[in-house]
Amino acid sequence: MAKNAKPAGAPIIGKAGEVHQTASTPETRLTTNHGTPISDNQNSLKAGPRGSTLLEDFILREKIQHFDHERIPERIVHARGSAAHGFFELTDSLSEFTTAKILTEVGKKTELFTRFSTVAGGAGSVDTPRDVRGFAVKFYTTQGNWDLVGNNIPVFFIQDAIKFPDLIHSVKMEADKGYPQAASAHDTFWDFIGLMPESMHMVMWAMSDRGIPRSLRMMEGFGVNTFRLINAEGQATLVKFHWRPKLGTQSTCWDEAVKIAGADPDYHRRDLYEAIDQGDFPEWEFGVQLFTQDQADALPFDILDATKLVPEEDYPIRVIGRMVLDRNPDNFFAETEQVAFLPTNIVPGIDFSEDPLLQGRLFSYQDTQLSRLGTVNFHQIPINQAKGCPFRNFQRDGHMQMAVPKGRANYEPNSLSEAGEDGGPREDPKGGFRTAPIPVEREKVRLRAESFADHYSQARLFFRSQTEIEQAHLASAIVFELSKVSLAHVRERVLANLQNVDETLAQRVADGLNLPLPKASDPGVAPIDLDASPSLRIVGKYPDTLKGRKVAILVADGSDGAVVDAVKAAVEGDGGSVFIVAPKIGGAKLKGGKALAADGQLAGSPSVLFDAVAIVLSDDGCAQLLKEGAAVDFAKDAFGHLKAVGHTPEAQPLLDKAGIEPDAGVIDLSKNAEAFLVPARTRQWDREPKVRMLA
Ligand code: HDD
Repeated sequence: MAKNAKPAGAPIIGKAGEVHQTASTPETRLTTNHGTPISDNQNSLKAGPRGSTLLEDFILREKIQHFDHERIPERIVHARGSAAHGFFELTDSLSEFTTAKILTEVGKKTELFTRFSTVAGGAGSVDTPRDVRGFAVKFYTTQGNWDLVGNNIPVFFIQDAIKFPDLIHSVKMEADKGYPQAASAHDTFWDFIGLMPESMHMVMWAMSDRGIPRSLRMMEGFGVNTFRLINAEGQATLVKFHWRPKLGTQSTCWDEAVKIAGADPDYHRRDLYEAIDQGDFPEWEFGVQLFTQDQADALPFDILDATKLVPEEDYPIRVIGRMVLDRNPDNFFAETEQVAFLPTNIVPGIDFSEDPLLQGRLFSYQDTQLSRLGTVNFHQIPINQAKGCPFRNFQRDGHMQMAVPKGRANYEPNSLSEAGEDGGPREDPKGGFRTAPIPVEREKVRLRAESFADHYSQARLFFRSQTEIEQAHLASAIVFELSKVSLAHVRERVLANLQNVDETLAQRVADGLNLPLPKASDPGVAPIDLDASPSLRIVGKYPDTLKGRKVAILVADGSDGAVVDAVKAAVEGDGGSVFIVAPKIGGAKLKGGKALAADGQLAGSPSVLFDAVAIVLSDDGCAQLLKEGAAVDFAKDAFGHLKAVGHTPEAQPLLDKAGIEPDAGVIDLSKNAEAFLVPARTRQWDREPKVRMLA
């Protein structure tokens, strides 16, 4: 027998690489894609133990070939995303306005699949760049799938879909260089922005703290475009859709977001997955703003212009239901990657508006799936199927046809049923989707409506509605981004446009860049001062609880277990979760000798990953950690990112080394662990001027 040859009855792999295998049964045995049982999944078929691999090895070829084709083109936008299954429950009927069952059957639960995403980065990019977040919901209704494909920002950069490829080309990595990845802070994006003043309102949102969310569970969602609801009498009501997170809208600090990108590139994905896995199901309220055509006509801007919002103060949001995400996908590729959202997926009782951005979207999404998923039959992929109702039509064949339609009825009309054959599905004039008979008028033109011409009033409204803290963040974000722009004329043009938004903002940005403020650009239509809209803020609206938030307790050998227990009990009692961080993953030996297991090692668990920190150290433990840069950074960053820092008195030298000064968010835990909860529930905004120079 040749050297290394496998004797009959021997393990399937030689001693050198023996593997641990459990025995297979007929149910669990490994097969090829065509069902042939496989006897050896460790070795390819060779001409002798050390010879060339044989072309005959169909098992090897099938496995490698399948692997070679595992990737599909990533989405051109929103490539990086995370998703979950859940349900929608209607709590208030809109039967007066629509025939859509999902909006009229109170108490009914409708299955759904929701995918959140960043826009600019590739599928393998990080979760926390400054960016808009996609918020796409596929409702599997009994009248077909309804996809509400929105964002976490209620307005858009451009007014007409014809500019979408230009916008996206400008924000993605630069064409010659292939960088920057997942970042708007570069020449081409700001060049486009400067030349497209209509983008200025959304720029305000993207540069605000909404562009760096704390969690996907803590973001608002918006349908952005205006739609119509159609009632039984065929009357139309204009509608805007809103999602409001039960956990409140919360954000990170910019420096924190940057550091999270290194510490945990999957920060948001992990957070969503773990919350659902632990039964802590994220929930959103679903609401609508409704307007008659006359009300819309009376607004100081055009309801068809996606760069504008309707302030909640003028038209309150009517909450009509809730969404709960309660199940993680079983397979990332099959579900999160292959899900195809289509604004054209609409149900009877809901209709489009003439918004020129939406109109372009009605073409783009269906089309992009053909290149991404490769076939007109992508609706047959399980995650895309209409699960709430049967689907039947005469569309046939095509790549990857999965269905086996019976009979010969593949055309309509037909009279095959008169001969006893199945004649196939028939149209439903009453219950089927009907387009609202909205009058269409005027000549064909390539024009932007005059009513779309005011580009600055709502940008100003947004900026002036923010708290001082948020205004400072927003100004600093623009300074950061423009500081990465290398073309002087691009910076100058943006500054000139910013003057039309708000002169103080423009001046702050110019000062932050240390550049002179240029003359204001011609705004076209002079901006007007609208009443401030406090609903556009997020600071001051953190829910008064730790629900959904994570507190790290840093321990080392000698830490006081009683303090750890007290903090844990207080945090968990307030709805938060606790994560034990120790210098070594094996945990620490507490005062008295008891062992405490660690959830994470210090170097891999920096404080940027948590909402508040408790530093529970003994004198000896603290002395050791003074020599550990990761421990000093842990404390310093928590303080710098405006988090509550609880500590034992023995940890004071570490706090001193980290430059932590006493304030309302720095709490001595030996006195009262409960006192830690109050600052832990929010950020210490008053501390910010002491730790950061803001514009
Ligand atoms: Fe879009 C994906 C949201 C304008 C063309 N878009 C996509 C996704 C979201 C949005 C959330 C990801 C869906 C998923 O998770 O798979 N897009 C928006 C919003 C817009 C918007 C809120 C403005 C109101 N989009 C827009 C325009 C066009 C597109 C004007 C083209 C004319 N969008 C696409 C696309 C994508 C897409 C290229 C890429 C992947 C996909 O569709 O399925 O068709």
